[in-house]
Formats: sequence, C-alpha cells, structure tokens
Amino acid sequence: MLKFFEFPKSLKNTRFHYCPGCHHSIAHRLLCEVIDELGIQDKSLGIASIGCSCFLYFYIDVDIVEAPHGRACAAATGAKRARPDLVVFTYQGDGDFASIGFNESFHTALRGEKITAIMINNTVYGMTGGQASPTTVPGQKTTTTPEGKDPQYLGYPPKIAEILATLESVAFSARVALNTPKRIIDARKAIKNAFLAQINNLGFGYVEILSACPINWKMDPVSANKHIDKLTEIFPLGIFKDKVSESLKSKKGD
Ligand SMILES: Cc1ncc(C[n+]2csc(CCOP(=O)(O)OP(=O)(O)O)c2C)c(N)n1
Ligand code: SF4
Repeated sequence: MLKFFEFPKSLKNTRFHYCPGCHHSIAHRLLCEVIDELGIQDKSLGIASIGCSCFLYFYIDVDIVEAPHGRACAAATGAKRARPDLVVFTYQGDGDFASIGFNESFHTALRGEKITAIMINNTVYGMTGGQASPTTVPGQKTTTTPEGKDPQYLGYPPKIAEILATLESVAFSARVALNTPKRIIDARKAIKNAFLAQINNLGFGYVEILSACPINWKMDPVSANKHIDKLTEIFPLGIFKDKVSESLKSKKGD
C-alpha cells in the first residue's frame, strides 16, 4: 500500500504543552519531517532558547542543548566550530532571537556560521504573558502596550528575514507562515533549504515563521489563523536569499 503520511521518526510521541491553536507544534512537526527526510537525526544538535519552546527536548528526538535568553546562536557557533560534522540548528522565538538575543543572532549571521536558525515570530513574548517584543506591530495591544503599540515611541517592527538577506554570509533567508495547507508545504521546503545551506557549507540558513499565539492575541484559533494574513501585510512572505537553489542549478549545469 502506498503510504502518504506517517508520524515523523524524530518527533517524540507525546502530548504538546502548547495552547490550542498555537503554531509551535506545527513548526516542530515540519522540523522533524525535514530531519527525517535529510537523514540527519543522529548528527543533529538543536539549541533551544527561552520562551514557550524551551522544552524542545520533550518533543524532538535529537540531541538538544538549552541556551536561554538569546544565546542560542552563540551556543550554536561554539558547537558547530567544535564539531563541524554536526548539523546544528537553533529554535527561537522573536523575543529571544530579535530582542534579548539580537546581537548574538545578527553577528552569527554576519560571520556566516554554518548553522540553521528558525525564528518563530508571533509578535509577542508568549511565555511570559504576552508582553510587546520588537516585532509587535503598530497598534497591537499587548500587556505592555495596553493602548496599542505606538511606533513613534517603540519603533517599527524589524523585518529580520529581509535584513539578514542583505548579508553576504547568509545563504538562505525566508519568511513563511503556517495558516494554510499550501503555506505549510512552503514552510517545509524553506526549512529544508535552510538546512541544506548548512549541509552544503554555503553559509547561515534562516527561516522566520509567522506563528499564531491565540492565547496572548486574545483570539480563538480560527481568528488567530486569519490574523496571520493581516501580519503578512507587514511581514511579507517570501524567499529573500537562496544560494541553495542557485548552487543546485549550477551543479546541474556542470
Ligand atoms: C534574563 C531574562 N530576560 C527575560 C526573561 C523573560 N522571558 C522569558 S521567555 C521570554 C521571551 C519569550 O518570547 P519569545 O522568544 O517571543 O517566545 P514565545 O514564548 O513567544 O514562543 C522572555 C523575555 C527572563 N526570563 N530572563
Ligand atoms: S502562549 Fe502563545 S506561543 Fe506560547 S504556547 Fe500559548 S499560544 Fe503558543
């Protein structure tokens, strides 16, 4: 019988602690599907961060190190330099990657470390109760912006995928979303290419995933999914840098 669907080998068969409608769990599954497809379970090292996904090791059956408070990319740098044979990835929220950890994240990309970084952008600090993060959008109500975020006071949200794409050392940079089946398929391809950037020694690989946080957005899961469409007006989906496809094309032309 032809099998279309199976439980990923590298995803642990356990219940997620995430809130109903949270996209972290979809992102975990896609990550595991890619790890399985590339056959890298035994040589993958994940670096977990602070935030709702800090218990990554409960769910993903690869070696995982915890490097909270924005230090995931720095820890990944050390691990990859010490063990270049490993496939090293970080899994971070926007609060972790783009706020407390922006310095580490940016400079790791700037140095072109051969790692893969996945950033879950849900526009808030989810774990701590929905405070504003740099990616909180203008007008968004959070626990620290109860009247709605005023960008004149707190700044406009940074477009991290586009910013990183400007760096020579970045081999792959994309922004994806998980609120429709087509977008989930595209997200999977982007995650795979961000790993191939590392595996083929091309440079830093980055995927930003627009993710629903229904509980802190104070929405039901369906409305939160629809809200992602609004977010794409501020954070456009797309592939902003892709040396992976370029290198595959040039290899075919050889
Ligand atoms: C030194 C320090 N700074 C900040 C915090 C608070 N803190 C815990 S999780 C977190 C960020 C979580 O937000 P995000 O990275 O967006 O992940 P999410 O929970 O939304 O998935 C922060 C700032 C802390 N615990 N310790
Ligand atoms: S608080 Fe938000 S990010 Fe955290 S588990 Fe709940 S829905 Fe997901």
